[in-house]
Amino acid sequence: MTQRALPASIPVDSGRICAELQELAAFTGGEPPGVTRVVFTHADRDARQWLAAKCREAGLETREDGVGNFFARWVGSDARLPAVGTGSHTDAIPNSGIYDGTVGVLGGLEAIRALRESGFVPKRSIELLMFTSEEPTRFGIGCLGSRLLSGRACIESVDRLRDGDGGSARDAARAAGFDGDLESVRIAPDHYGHFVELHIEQGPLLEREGIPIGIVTAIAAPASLRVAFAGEGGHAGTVLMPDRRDALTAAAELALEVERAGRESESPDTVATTGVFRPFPGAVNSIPSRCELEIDVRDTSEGSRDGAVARIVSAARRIADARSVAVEIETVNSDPPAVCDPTVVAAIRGAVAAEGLSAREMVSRAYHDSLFMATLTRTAMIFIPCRGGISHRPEEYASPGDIRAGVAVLARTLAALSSSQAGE
Ligand code: HGY
Ligand code: MN
Ligand code: MN
Repeated sequence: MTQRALPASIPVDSGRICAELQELAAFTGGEPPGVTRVVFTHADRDARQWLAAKCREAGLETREDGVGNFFARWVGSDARLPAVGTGSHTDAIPNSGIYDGTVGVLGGLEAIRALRESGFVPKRSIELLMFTSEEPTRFGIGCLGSRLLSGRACIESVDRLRDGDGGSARDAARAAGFDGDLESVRIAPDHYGHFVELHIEQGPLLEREGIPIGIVTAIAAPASLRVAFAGEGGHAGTVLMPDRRDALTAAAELALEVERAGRESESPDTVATTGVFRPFPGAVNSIPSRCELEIDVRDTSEGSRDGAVARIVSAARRIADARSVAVEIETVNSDPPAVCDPTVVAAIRGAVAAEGLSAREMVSRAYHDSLFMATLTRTAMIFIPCRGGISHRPEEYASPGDIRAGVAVLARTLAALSSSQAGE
């Protein structure tokens, strides 16, 4: 479909979407200005109800699956064809920003409203998704909803996941009002023909180069480990140094090794982070008997990523031996990178040209639900700049102009893909 069938200017109402982003930010479990919206908490459930009402107001057919993935469908003139999907997440890690994920969900809704207001009629249905639990905060694994939807998650391993209170994902979904039937979440492989996600870059390149649109061609491969050291513990005043088996100092040594594994990798794209560090019992006059770490390792190359993981695992074992403490190592996830689809990339490029914008192709170092949608259907992403590349912090910011440009490019991309013939 050529872009000419659309109006010269897509009527994106940037005032409306920016106001909605602020409204959505008010659903938080923490202190403003940061946003905290952990999956299945009250803030998350209130946000979901608000979003569903917005989508119904826009004339979309809505539904939720057993784990809380949310769908809002604009039925096309030939609804038998595989649909075009768009969307992202609205859950937010503690004390984060208001744009991560939400720009893709509200941007998708605004793109659909703008197309409807411009009189466009899609051949293929266009379906907005809000994926449940993209962030790993509660259950330790990212993209839980899109893993299940795409069939990439093993149900048995999901049933072994536990939150900080020892609750399972299935029970938490049920407590939040979903049926918890994880087995029914997987969607038919031909349900979607294409998927496009709009997201802030969460990095500095677009702003630094003064380019309004990023066309994502690949998504880095994430892995995460859970490591627990167990020592002797004891009284901080009476156990002399040679007699100690301190779990925290063993964990501290490993955290520094994680950093070295990232810094000393041959690949400049390897990143390694100890994001969670939990000593027990956490009393100043008690030698820690246990210390848990959660470690995040990524690279655009799966081989480089796996090399860094292997170095960290062998270091954990070496440190445990040297300090006579026990160690448990669990791989929570180890996912391949995603290569974005050329058809969808070309549609985004055509939309950028129709909007008279500049763009650059780039890799996403953050993971997104698109990482798993790419295993299900033809997928690509659209990035917009965020100030200073800052994300996962209250200072996260995307300008109304950049949001508008991203939504207009998304709208044109959805129009092009939803007009394509079967098999195109
Ligand atoms: O961690 C990530 O890459 C994503 O923001 N959840
Ligand atoms: Mn995030
Ligand atoms: Mn995100």
